[in-house]
Amino acid sequence: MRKIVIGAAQMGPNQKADSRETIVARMLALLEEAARKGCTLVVYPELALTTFFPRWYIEDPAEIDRWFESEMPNAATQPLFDKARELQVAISFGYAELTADGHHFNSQILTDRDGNIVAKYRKIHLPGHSEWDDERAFQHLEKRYFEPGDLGFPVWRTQDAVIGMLICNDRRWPEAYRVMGLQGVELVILGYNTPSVNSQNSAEGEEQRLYHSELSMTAAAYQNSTWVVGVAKAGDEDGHPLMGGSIIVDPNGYVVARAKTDGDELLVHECDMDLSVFGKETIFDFARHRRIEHYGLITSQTGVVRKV
Ligand code: CDV
Repeated sequence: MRKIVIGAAQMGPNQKADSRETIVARMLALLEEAARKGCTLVVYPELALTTFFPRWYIEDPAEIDRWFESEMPNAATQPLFDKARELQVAISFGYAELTADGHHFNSQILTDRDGNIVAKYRKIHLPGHSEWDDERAFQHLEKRYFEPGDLGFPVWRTQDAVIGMLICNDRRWPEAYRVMGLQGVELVILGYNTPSVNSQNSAEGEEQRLYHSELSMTAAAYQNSTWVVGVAKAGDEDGHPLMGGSIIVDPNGYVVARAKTDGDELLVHECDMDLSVFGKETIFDFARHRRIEHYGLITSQTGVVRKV
């Protein structure tokens, strides 16, 4: 048995006025609870250090950049890395990354149990739009503030497991999991900020949003025989509700832990990485069963082209 005791550290809302230090203090409390409960890996949400600022239309570049981190760790997050090392718990969290040469990404890092960053992923599937949209009930300006990730979908061997990362909207795209599946991924960790209502369809409320989120992650877990951990930032953020629904999914697609609240809440599950072996050697033994000669359109064409 190769076990990782995983803490899915769902976070309640971060308000626009909250300082990074206040937010990190809440993350530290979750980390300490996780260590008390035996976790060796804690996963926090997308853009864990700030409010979900892409809901705001901002024009001033300096105002935009104040939501970004130009180094990691930095003064505000150093206590998190220090505590992770002290407690011997690996951590993973999302943040807005500003690179030294001026690029903006929606990123997530993973540390080892000594608090060293060993992996970084940059969100590839950016939802939303780049200019103000009158047709929407509220804005979702990720395409304005971020560039698509430029690191692909790598996996890393750490904690005696093959681990990959996704961020929020990525979790809805089977291609993303499959690229990691082809590298033998055993655990996919991801965070999300999902509005409780569809900004373009008020009839699509929280129940359907939760269903689609869970459907995407459970199907991908089963089809790639991998653990999937999806962690929300939830609750009322600056008057805008985000759904919860954080889950830990096993390689058979079963939800083994589920958040009950829309606040700071830790889910804990002892995940055996060896559980991913059976599916990978049988029904989803890719080497024996995939038929790549018929999959060309997936990489040669982006949108729908109707021929009939
Ligand atoms: N932060 C996100 O990527 N949110 C999207 C919403 C806009 C649909 C999501 O896929 O949850």
